[in-house]
Amino acid sequence: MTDGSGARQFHLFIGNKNYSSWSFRPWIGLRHKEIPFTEEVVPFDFQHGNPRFRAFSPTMKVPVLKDGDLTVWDSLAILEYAADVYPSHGLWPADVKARSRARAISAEMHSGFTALRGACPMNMRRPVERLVVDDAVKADVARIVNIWRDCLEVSGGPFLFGGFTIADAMYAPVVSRFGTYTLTEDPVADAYGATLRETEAWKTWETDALKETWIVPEDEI
Ligand SMILES: N[C@@H](CCC(=O)N[C@@H](CS)C(=O)NCC(=O)O)C(=O)O
Repeated sequence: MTDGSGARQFHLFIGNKNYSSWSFRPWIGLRHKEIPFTEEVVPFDFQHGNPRFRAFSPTMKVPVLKDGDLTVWDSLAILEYAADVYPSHGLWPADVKARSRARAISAEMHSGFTALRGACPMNMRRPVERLVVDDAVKADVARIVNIWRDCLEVSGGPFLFGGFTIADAMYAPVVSRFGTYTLTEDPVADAYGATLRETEAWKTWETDALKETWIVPEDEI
């Protein structure tokens, strides 16, 4: 797809900004890196399934990126594709070892932390209130805080690998969850969370999320 000037433009289908943690990842990555894209919010309907998803998503899930005749239907795959198409935007760290670690922690986020994800859905509208969580969730939180501490110690921050990369995009929904449910008071985690929250991209997404009126009962714990 191109904009009026003929320049290339991605089109990103996303779910409810209040709840869709998977959608938030590519959105904040593309936005923060100033990669041109148009967006389309298609809200969930968990009871019946939203039939509109059928028109653009082979998995009936979001996010989905369209680039001309190409469809990319997974949050990490979308960010990888953007990194390939826009190699000068620094979506991955330039250093090969840092890049390898950024990929490892992004993959760990993508395939893990199921206890945390299940017990603490992203819900930006929810008033901040401490949630009592089980040991599995506490272990997920401790592991994430350790990852952040290690990365920030090596890079010097303010983002995990110095400048913003895909790894920060992948962990953005966790920053939201940590805040909403007061899951950690670790000062390094708090400072890293504040760094992400202060970005224009975060603020724009959150402003839109807070305006939404759809309620997804499964995510209102
Ligand atoms: N692995 C996929 C997961 C996508 C996913 O689970 N998306 C959720 C929204 S956060 C969804 O579309 N759920 C709608 C449904 O299951 O009906 C990705 O990374 O994009």
